[in-house]
Amino acid sequence: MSTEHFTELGYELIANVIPSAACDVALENVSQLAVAKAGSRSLLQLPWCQRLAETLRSHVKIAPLLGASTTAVQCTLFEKSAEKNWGVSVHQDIGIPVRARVDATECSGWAVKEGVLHTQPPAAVLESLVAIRLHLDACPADAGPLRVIPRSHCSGRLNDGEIERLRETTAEVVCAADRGAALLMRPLLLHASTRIHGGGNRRVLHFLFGPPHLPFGLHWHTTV
Ligand SMILES: O=C(O)CCC(=O)C(=O)O
Repeated sequence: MSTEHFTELGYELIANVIPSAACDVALENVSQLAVAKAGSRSLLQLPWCQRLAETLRSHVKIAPLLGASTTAVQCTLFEKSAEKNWGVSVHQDIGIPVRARVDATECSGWAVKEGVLHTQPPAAVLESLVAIRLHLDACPADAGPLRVIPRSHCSGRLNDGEIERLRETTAEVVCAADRGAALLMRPLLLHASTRIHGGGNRRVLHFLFGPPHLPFGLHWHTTV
């Protein structure tokens, strides 16, 4: 496992982060949630989710890639199945969950999602974040995996023209994953998600880790 690979390409797939039995326990907890749409963003307040965040943070292969981003600040369930099928086009993740609005011209795009205030901070803040996508089901190529554009996290926030150019010039990588694997990615890495084509479920817990403190008087909405 090399830090260089993650730094250069913007993503890293790590197998066997949690055992199958731990996936079963997480799925049992997930099944108790009332998740109306594709995702539920507010799982980090639940003790079982906080324990998973700690497992990820202290994992021997993950800890070196987190750098100063040791604080879990959000966990979203992304669930796909034949009944709940969806895809998303290529994008960067540019919103972060915060406690209160601040009067800073550097921050834009204020919006409330599932009752939580989000803002779009400058690229320097987004570049420090790490997303960890924990796969609770096996996710082969036909089960709606993430597709990423390697190295696309290196140029800050991209406009539509820049995204189009990168799509034309750089081959996508399909991030198929085994059960219990974790896909680490920089939120600025261009990514898309395919609809599920086989049967079964594709449930992913998408954690966001950041530095404990934010600039501009911002505070994270939740920290674990
Ligand atoms: O889980 C997925 O397949 C898509 C997630 C996504 O698009 C995102 O995290 O922005």
